[in-house]
Amino acid sequence: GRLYLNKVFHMSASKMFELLFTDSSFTQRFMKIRRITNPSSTAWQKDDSGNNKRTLSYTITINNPLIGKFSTATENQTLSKESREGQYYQVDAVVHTHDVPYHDHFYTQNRYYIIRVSKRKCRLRVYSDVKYSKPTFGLIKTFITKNSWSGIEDYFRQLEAELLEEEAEINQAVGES
Ligand code: YK8
Repeated sequence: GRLYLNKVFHMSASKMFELLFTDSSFTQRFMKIRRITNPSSTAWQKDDSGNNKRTLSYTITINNPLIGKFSTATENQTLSKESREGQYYQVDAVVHTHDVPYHDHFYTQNRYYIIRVSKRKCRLRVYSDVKYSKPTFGLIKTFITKNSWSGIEDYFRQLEAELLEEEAEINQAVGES
């Protein structure tokens, strides 16, 4: 996968997990900014292998004149059993966009790592990969790959910016240390 975000934030690892992977007001605000609508989510639930899973669905707004303006999407998140509360979290997120051209050919796999640095610092790393579920060649593959990378890059650039805003608010409330 490609590394899209790798940054130390001045907040605890558990705070970062809460912001990104629970129904937080941060997530609600970020979705509004990205014009992601109709969100719904299952609760985190342990499966047979000991990992925690949840499924999100939502409608994304697309800024690409070649494609329709909206697509429904499903995101399956797995919180690895290797995760340790407050220390280390690993979440795999598989995103399917259902209403874009060639939607049955590809999906996106995002891997989030949240790593404790100190009591009030954590590192967030996000890797992303475009995966093919059908043999896909030539122009179509180029088309899908290019459009995916640019969309993903834009998304994580904005996520970083919004997390920095959130970080500033959190630390204002707590006081610098
Ligand atoms: C998640 C990857 C590809 C997709 C899109 C598809 C173009 C189709 C190519 C045609 C629209 C929130 C993206 C960017 C939609 C948004 C997805 C998001 C950002 C021309 C053949 C949605 C993270 C995420 C992962 C994958 C992104 C899609 O939390 O280009």
